[in-house]
Amino acid sequence: MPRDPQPTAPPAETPTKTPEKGFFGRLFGRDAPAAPSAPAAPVVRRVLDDDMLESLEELLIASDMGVDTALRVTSNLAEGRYGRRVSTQEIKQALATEVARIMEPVARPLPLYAKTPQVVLVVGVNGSGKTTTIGKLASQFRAAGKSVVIAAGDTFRAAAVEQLQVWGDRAGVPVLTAPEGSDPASLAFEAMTKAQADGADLLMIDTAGRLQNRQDLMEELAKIVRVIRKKDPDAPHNTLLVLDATTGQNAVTQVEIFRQVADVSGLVMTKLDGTAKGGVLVALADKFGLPIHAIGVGEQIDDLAPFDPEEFAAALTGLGD
Ligand SMILES: Nc1nc2c(ncn2[C@@H]2O[C@H](COP(=O)(O)OP(=O)(O)OP(=O)(O)O)[C@@H](O)[C@H]2O)c(=O)[nH]1
Ligand SMILES: [Mg+2]
Repeated sequence: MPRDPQPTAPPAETPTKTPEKGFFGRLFGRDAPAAPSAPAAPVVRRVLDDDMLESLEELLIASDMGVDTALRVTSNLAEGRYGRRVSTQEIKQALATEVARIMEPVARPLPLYAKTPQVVLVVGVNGSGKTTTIGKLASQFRAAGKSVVIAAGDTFRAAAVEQLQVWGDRAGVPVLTAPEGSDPASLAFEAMTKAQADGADLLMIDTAGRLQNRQDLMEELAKIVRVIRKKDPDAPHNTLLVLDATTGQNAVTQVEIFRQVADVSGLVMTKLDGTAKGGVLVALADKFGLPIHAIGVGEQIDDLAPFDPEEFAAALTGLGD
């Protein structure tokens, strides 16, 4: 079968490292977009064969989607298209549709319950964005007319408490603190007492970042949960695991481990404003089905957005590039 005319195109398997946006170009044997003054380039089509499916699988795996999910996505994509001539745009569109379909059920905002105080425990590895996310969430809840209390459960570092106080000031929310080095579980207990006495709608508990391989710190987290439950057996009502988009596949292990200790109820992914596209969220949605409550898109107080499956899928697959 004759190929579409592409006299200047490099071979499909150019071995150079291709920037994210160039992948489809490489797959279709053309990398550079036409110059603005050039006549409209003909739409390149290629047969969707095993080679192309394999390249697509590699693309998806490289985007942190995980092998299992990548295989499933490409096999769904091949259905009804295998052996047909397809264009880049069709493939991107089909991939985006597939990804959005996986993500749709997990795109759910943080649920609010009638019973107060609703306790939101925020956990995650070091530097994932817990404290920042609490500041942003507190601000959103305040704007929605909720009364919020924050507990600075990261008692390891004085700087952590100060950082949270700055966020509390910005959000207009009181921050309960304890002396550096004191037991975060007892602060959590006091915070529960105060939130109940004040009739607060929400109590957000910040915790120190902990590596999932530090057993002692994970035990401390379990203790915070046990202590809160003495005040309210249903608490914490939400346990948010904050994931950093730049950590890639490691997020899968983080979810696995944190779920064992803290009964994670939902996810927030931060730092999606950078180059990381958060492809691992597809693997997480496929594997765990945990709701994605919000995404961090910057360092400012308003930089927290709802998770939008279609927008996410379009960004991940380069649709619209
Ligand atoms: N660009 C960007 N930066 C973010 C986002 N969320 C958090 N950050 C930055 O990431 C860094 C760590 O954020 P923190 O909120 O301190 O993270 P943490 O999980 O509380 O960290 P530890 O308490 O040390 O475990 C800070 O410099 C934040 O400004 C985001 O959505 N986008
Ligand atoms: Mg912190």
